[in-house]
Amino acid sequence: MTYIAKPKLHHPSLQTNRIGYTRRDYEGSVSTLCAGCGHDSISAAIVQACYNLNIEPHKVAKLSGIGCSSKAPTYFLGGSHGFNTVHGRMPSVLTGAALANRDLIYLGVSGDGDSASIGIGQFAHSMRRGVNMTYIVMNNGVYGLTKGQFSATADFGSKSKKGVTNTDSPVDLVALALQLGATYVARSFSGDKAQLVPLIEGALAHQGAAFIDVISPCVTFNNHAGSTRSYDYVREHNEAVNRIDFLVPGKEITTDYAPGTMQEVTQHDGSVLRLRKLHADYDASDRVAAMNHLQKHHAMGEIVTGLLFVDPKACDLHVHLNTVDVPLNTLDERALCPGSAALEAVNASLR
Ligand SMILES: Cc1ncc(C[n+]2csc(CCOP(=O)(O)OP(=O)(O)O)c2C)c(N)n1
Ligand code: SF4
Ligand SMILES: [Mg+2]
Repeated sequence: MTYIAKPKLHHPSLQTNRIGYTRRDYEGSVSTLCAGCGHDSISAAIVQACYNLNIEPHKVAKLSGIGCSSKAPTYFLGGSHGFNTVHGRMPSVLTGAALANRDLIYLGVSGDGDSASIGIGQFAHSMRRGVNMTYIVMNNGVYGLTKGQFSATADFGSKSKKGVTNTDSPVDLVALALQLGATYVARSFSGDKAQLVPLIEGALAHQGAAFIDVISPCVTFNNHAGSTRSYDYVREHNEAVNRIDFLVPGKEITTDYAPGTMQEVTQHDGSVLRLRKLHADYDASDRVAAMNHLQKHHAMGEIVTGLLFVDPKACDLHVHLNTVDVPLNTLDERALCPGSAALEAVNASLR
């Protein structure tokens, strides 16, 4: 048995959301990850975000690759569609599913090994194509599942548990996503639920490729002195550019901030991202400035978190390809086979 189902019974007075689900309804099986693993905190944040957004669990498709991080979807959204792909191949399977059925909400979950090594090509193309999805990397700087080898995101000069120094330059998936045209790019920390939950909510509401890199310490293989992915290191070097509040359409805006410290971004579906600026001069709508900011602060040893870039007018792969408005399996014979006159017209246009 590879997983333990949670008992379905729960206290009758548990709070429900607008569509009548409790938070428990968004959970999955009992986690078998190591106690204290950052990935479990990210799963909890995904549960909270879907509960807050009143999402029907069966409207979500969660896809992952291979790794402890890619096992995590077993531990949330037990009532959703799920597909555990081959190592590094989640993005292409997700792209195919999204093209076939545009009515689902796509959530890709991956690891730094899964996305920055074997799957880096797949990662890159899903970003540049603008696949309508939320892509979360649970980034611990190691291959946790295969016992702690450095991954491609491990910082130059950081030390492994055995004391070996990493001499390779790191791949920064956030910098890559920005360069490749992703239209919602954020970084967060598994230990900062208050920052992470609204970032996930904003990503789920975003139309286009939304990427969130979440630093997620591996307590078993990468939580020691000399690591730049340990709980202590990330807490000490976390440099948040903003804090976001996510407001669903129609929700009354009651919070109030001092002038000059707040930026409001209305997304395609009417949802509003309220960015409380911690760096007064940080502009999350400027892609080039975001890339410069990242590089500058990385050189200073800081981990920049927050919503780094958003294009509220983004469009997705369906718009680029001018696909039909409905899932492909709802097309009837007439739509799929428009007849000899239509075929003749196509042939004539090619002569
Ligand atoms: C094709 C293939 N190559 C190698 C492996 C071995 N393997 C399993 S998980 C993994 C790395 C996982 O690292 P990451 O994505 O960072 O996940 P984590 O366990 O750290 O969450 C590797 C190399 C595999 N399963 N399949
Ligand atoms: S080995 Fe590391 S990444 Fe895997 S479950 Fe344990 S703490 Fe998490
Ligand atoms: Mg990893």
